[in-house]
Amino acid sequence: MSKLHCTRHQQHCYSLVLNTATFTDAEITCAGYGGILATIPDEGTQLFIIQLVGDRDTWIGLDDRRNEGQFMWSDGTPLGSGYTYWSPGEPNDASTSSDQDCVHLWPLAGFRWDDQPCERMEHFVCQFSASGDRSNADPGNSNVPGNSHDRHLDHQAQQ
Ligand SMILES: [Ca+2]
Ligand SMILES: [Ca+2]
Repeated sequence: MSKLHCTRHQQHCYSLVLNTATFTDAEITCAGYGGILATIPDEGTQLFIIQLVGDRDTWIGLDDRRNEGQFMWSDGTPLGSGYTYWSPGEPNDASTSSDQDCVHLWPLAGFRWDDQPCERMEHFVCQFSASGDRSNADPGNSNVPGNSHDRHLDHQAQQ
C-alpha cells in the first residue's frame, strides 16, 4: 500500500506528485488518494505551493473546460473575482493544436498561472482536508523544515 506524504498549510494539506500526468489523469490520481487538485485562494497559498513544487511545471486545480473563459476551481468554486496570479497576457486560450483549458504554474513566468492544453504532461499538487488534524500549533512557522504538520494518507483501493 503506497502512501502520500502531505504538508499542512492553513486548513489543508498538500502533496506534490512527482510523476507527470494529463490534467484529467492528475484529477483521477488525487481523487484516488481522497483529495482534489490544489486550489489557490490567496497569495499565502500561492507562495506555499511555489515552495512545494520547486522548479517543476505543475498543474493546479483550475480549468475552463466546461465553459470557455469561466474558470472553476476543483472544489467547485468559480474563480470569479477571487485571487488570481495570471502571467501577463494569460489566460489566452491560444494554442496551435488545441484549446487551452487547464492551468499550470509556469516556471518560465515565475510560477505565475498560464492556461495550456489539458493533454500536456505535468507534475501536480493534490490537496486534502486537514480537518480532524488536532495539532494546530505554530501556524506562523509552517515554512520551517521539520515543523510542518505532516501526516500520511493510505492509498485506498485502486479506484
Ligand atoms: Ca480555455
Ligand atoms: Ca495560455
